[in-house]
Amino acid sequence: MVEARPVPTAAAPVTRTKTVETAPMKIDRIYRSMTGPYELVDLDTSDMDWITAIRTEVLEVGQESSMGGEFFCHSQLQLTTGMRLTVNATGTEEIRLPEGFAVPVSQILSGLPADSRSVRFLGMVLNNHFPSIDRQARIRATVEYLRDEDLGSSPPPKRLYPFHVAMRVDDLALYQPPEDEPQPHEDVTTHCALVAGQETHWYVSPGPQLTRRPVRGLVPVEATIHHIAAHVHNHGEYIRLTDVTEGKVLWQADVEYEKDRRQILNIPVYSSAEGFPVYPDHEYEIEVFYNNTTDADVDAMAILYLYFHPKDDRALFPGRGIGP
Ligand SMILES: [Cu+2]
Repeated sequence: MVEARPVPTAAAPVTRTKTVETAPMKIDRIYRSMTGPYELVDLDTSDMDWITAIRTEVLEVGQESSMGGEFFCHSQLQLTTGMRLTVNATGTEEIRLPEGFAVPVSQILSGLPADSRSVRFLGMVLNNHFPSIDRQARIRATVEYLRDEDLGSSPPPKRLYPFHVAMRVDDLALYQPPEDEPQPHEDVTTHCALVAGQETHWYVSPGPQLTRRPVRGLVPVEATIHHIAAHVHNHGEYIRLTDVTEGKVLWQADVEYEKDRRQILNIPVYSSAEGFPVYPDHEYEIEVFYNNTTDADVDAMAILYLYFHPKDDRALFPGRGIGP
């Protein structure tokens, strides 16, 4: 009798984990998105070559229990250049890159001057629902990563580089309606009241609002996209990326809400080892639909955080192909 033996396969290397936590942040009133307290803390990346995942949670100070995603504005791993390696936000508390792919953190840092090769973790809280509150929160991130020496006989991960596409609107206060031309009938808004003068942060009046913007020069080289996480504020219904050149919707995230409350529960992520191709010379479009079900203005943002893999697996560096 011949005993069947499993054929040895190259197992995926076992990742290491490291946690980093912000100092306590006091939540004692309503903080809309991007207006809450935030803290920055250094992340020791001296033993990190590849980041494969990051998970974030908002913790009550003195307890290990999660306060829930509703107090989470966003958190990010950022370089001294301002480039962000990862961004998590309400509804996308975890980024897990597809198996066999990773962010080449040591390679990216090697493109910076030696005294600038640091990574900081920023965490910001918010509070949309409770005017009377007195709580203290920390944001904790758990980073999963590999060292080159952990790879053994496995091939190195395929390089994934982060970039983002933000919806930008035009300032309504500066808008001059043309006098002689009839107004085209449009359901798409291009002029919005800005929050603090930022064209990536605007107000949505009660009711529906559709915004759309062309995007050129999406990627610096021919590439495939393998992970996308979307950021919208409460009342955002969907966000969509379209390849206009090919007339094809590439991805759409439909935001899931709590059953009894207008609070984002989850925003689906795109994650695929196969991915989809993107081209430097194609025209793309970002579109977001808000439906403000309240009777007052709400504020809005819409950002896609994407990871691309250069078709030829070439190494890119901050300021030279990726990031500022
Ligand atoms: Cu925001």
